[in-house]
Amino acid sequence: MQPSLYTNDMTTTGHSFNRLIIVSYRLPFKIQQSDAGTEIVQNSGGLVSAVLSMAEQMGGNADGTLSKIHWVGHADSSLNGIDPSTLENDSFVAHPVFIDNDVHAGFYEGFSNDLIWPLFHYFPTYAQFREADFQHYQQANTRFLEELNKLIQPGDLVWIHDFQLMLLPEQVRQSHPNATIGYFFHIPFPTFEIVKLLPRTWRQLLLRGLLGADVVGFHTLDYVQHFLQSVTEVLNLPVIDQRIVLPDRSVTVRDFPISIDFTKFSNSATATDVVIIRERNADLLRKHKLIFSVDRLDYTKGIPYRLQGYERFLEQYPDWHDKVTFVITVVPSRDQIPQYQELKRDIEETVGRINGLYGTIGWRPIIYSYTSLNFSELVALYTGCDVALITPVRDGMNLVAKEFVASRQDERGVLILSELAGAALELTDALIINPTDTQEVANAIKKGLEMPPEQQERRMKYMRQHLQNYNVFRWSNDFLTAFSETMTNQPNIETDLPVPAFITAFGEARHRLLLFDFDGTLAPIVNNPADAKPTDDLLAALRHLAGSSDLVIISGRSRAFLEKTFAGIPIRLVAEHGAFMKDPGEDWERLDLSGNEWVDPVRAIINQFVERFPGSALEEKETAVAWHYRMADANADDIETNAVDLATQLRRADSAVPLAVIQGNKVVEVKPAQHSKGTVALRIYEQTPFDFIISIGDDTTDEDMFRQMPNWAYTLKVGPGVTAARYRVARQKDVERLLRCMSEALVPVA
Ligand code: GDG
Repeated sequence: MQPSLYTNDMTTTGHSFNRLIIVSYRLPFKIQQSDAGTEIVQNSGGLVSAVLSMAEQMGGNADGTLSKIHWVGHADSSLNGIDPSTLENDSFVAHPVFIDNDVHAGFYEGFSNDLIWPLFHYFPTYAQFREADFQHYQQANTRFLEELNKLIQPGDLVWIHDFQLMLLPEQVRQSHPNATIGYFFHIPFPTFEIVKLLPRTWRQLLLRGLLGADVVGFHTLDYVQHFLQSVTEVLNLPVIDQRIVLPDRSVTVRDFPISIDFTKFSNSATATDVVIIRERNADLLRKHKLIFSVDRLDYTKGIPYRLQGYERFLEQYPDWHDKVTFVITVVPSRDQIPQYQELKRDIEETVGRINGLYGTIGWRPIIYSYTSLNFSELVALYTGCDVALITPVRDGMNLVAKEFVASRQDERGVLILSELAGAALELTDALIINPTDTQEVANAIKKGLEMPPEQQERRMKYMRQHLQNYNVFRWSNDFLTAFSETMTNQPNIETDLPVPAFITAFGEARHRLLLFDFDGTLAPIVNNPADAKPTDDLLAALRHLAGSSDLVIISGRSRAFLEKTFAGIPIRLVAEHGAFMKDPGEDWERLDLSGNEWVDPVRAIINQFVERFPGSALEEKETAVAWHYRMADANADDIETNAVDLATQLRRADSAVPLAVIQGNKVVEVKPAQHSKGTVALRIYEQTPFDFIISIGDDTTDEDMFRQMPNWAYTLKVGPGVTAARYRVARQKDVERLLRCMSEALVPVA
């Protein structure tokens, strides 16, 4: 057994997976040649430690050993042809994915780094939309799939990482329908207005790609909400709590804030080599107060804003001259690209200008280096500085901020952190700033440098406690737990209605009113409306329910259709959106009393659209006229735009009779405004002192019904979309399950 990496007292998940397969763009290994031969050495990043701990949580083999973790990632061609047996060590097996150079360039430099990275960090003007890049992105994701196909066995857990592989979860799902797949997104997920900038087919494919997973994770709740909003807008899928419901399964979407190996950073503060470097730095800086920052060269990191803030501080507080030094380290990255070269030039010019303006023979206000630090140098600066100044203009999480806090075993030092980093939501005892507010940054620097030790201690203590709890092992364990919950708690009925309490209330009620829409509620939506019919099971449940409740089918359908569909069941029928009503055993009553002089002009307008869109049709009911376009032979978006146009024309048309124009599911319908599902539902509800009401519907016209119900009634919207209903059921088949459940809760009718 490996030593336990997991530092929290967490229960194990109780769900077992055979093997863990991690997929990320990069393999986290170095190939090392030694006398013993070639072997892989894993790097010491947080993800590697988290994954090792996760494998441990998953339990080992019968003989007490752990299954090796398989890691699939891109490798350059130097590894091509290497003996596969050398690509493993005691814990890991590496599976390199080789990608042709031109495909790799379009996939990685192009689509991933020149489009998704800037766009998702809210830099749309830097985004490059190139069709060839998207094709290469698709091809590269397929290369990863091919490697996985050689590997995946039943019972494996496949965990895919980050924005380079957004198509892969769905590709894996297609090849392995029963696989357990997770996905974690390491960068921000932006608001829909940004996602909307992607061409329609790209955004559809990318979102569908992610929905191949069982669990999709983001750093923060904001990103979760943005993702759900995009899925709703682009794919029009229902969301129940934080689950996206597909026809045959659902996807759990949750926030899992990534973290760091707290103990490792905390303990490193007192490691001998760290202490030596720290003391050497302090001597070199002549006991000046020290501000520190380290980031990769990237426009998202807000380095120029940070320098502006420091400059303003020096300008406004001359007392601090020659008492403070800003050590700013920029780690080389992508500096062959003009945009990055320009950023580097800008940073270096600004550093030069500030040093020129304020520096003296004995004092350099900024010590800038364009280099990477080794681990000890990094921790020596984390632990030797007085202020860590972290100012990204957008950052998924930002681990540097967490590492700084974890390193401060001495509970000293001040963190200044941008509100635009995911980490700001957790590290609330930092001095939170907006990097674009130069004055705020300058003030925070002064406040940080002058903060009394007790206050530093108090803030550090809280932040350290939080990180000790939410370390990287907690992160991976939470992810694993989410898998188990998803696997074991797949709800039978996808709804946010509290079903057990609802069934109890239903069972105990004395006067029950049940109002059900027909299409999309009691029967699935089908291409030919004449084919829509409830299942025999559902009809049996309705018959049973009708025995002890006032059951009303309230539909836009004609009288004849409803009578035929529900023949022999003693229920009340409401046809044509409330124009007609019929009690069991009685004749139809006409509730709509308007004349029909409005019909001719409306028919003429609709007929223009029927001619324009072959396959669409006009339906004339007794009190309504409708344009159906489900079967129309036209581009989906184009025809929706035309449906809006038609509705607008109809609303503007002169009419002696006040009309209601309803835009439903692939239908635009016109009827007298005097009656609606709402007016009839209200009339029925007012006739009897009901103590239980449920109304269910999927379409716009059902909203009238929901709005007329008292606020204690159970109103349920079927499917996606904005609604006035209190609850949602995801799919029509969930309505069937719910009604069966209600029927079973009743005492059998003799
Ligand atoms: C992505 C998201 C999210 C940096 N310089 C040196 C060095 N580092 C290490 C730090 C830290 C890591 O690199 C940087 O992590 P960040 O989180 O700041 O940023 P990204 O690499 O862009 O990561 C980000 C992260 O994914 C995790 O989900 O937080 O928002 O963009 O660990 O210590 N390490 C050493 N020398 C350096 O000079 N040794």
